[in-house]
Amino acid sequence: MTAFKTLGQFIIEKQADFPYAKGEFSRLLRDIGIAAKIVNREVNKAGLADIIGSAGKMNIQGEGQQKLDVYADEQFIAALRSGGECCVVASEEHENPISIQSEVSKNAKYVVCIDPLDGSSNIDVNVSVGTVFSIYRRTSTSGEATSADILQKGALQVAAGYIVYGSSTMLVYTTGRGVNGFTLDPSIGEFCLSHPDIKIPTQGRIYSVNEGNYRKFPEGVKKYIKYCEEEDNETGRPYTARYIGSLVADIHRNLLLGGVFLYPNSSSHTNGKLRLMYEANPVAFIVEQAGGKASDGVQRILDITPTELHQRTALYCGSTDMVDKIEEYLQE
Ligand code: P6P
Repeated sequence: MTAFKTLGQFIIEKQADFPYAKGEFSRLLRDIGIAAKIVNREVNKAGLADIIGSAGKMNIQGEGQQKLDVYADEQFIAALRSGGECCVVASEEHENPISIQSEVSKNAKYVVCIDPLDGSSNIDVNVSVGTVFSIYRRTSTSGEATSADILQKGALQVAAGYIVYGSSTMLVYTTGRGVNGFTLDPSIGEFCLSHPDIKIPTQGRIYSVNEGNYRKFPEGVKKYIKYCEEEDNETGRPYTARYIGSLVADIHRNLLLGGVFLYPNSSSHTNGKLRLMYEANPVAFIVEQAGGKASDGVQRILDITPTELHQRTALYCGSTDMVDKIEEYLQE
């Protein structure tokens, strides 16, 4: 018996929380866990294999595709296809959704939105990268999945999670009943429950923002950054600036320690840079379930009605009191 509860054991145990569950959702989470272990193996040796360096192709975002981007995308899609519980995948790496209807999955209930390898520009310099995913229940009842099956509000996610490939590899996910973190034990090849029932402090002392864009930020964001930098013993300021430039790594640190992540809209990113469907929505669901807050500065991220698959949004996400303060400055 392992000292820890494995992801598989945990999923089965929690399946009982869903009285009508017949195991499809559990199998879907299992499929994602398997792909994460395969991707982890390659990420961990990226410095050795010839797999790093651009694959010479451009992705839908017009960004140079690193070979690991392509590899991770292929592994998650393959795992979801063979698992048979997902009918369509919307991936950051593809302009259009990928139908994975097959004999195995023709009645599949679930839709997956995924950023297979976020922060991939950090791979060559050995900085943590991550996978981010959202799971929705399809709304159509038969045939090929439609855009309406995919473009659902974040509040309708049935699950969301991320894998952070860092000093250790962790899978953190929620199904709307709290947030749990699993650390990969390479000696047994299993994700093991290491961070049960994660809660983010309502106030933290870390703020994460690319201050290189300071001049382009909205006035309210500039005021908030100045607020963070002021000396004030009562509120423990100045806060500490920590920015890795890899969404999953920044969110994960702030989730555990408390803090706020900011990616504002700006004169160069009028709608923000981060993608709503497979970056902001999943991290917003997780952070809210851990007791935090996620907003675009005006409204709750999870209440945004999506209109396009790759649409962007501003993102202010983390400790509730810190997001509140940012909104206060933005709405002045
Ligand atoms: P910037 C990585 O490219 C990413 O999509 C997120 O992981 C990260 O939070 C953000 O962009 C970093 O953007 O403009 O600060 O380099």
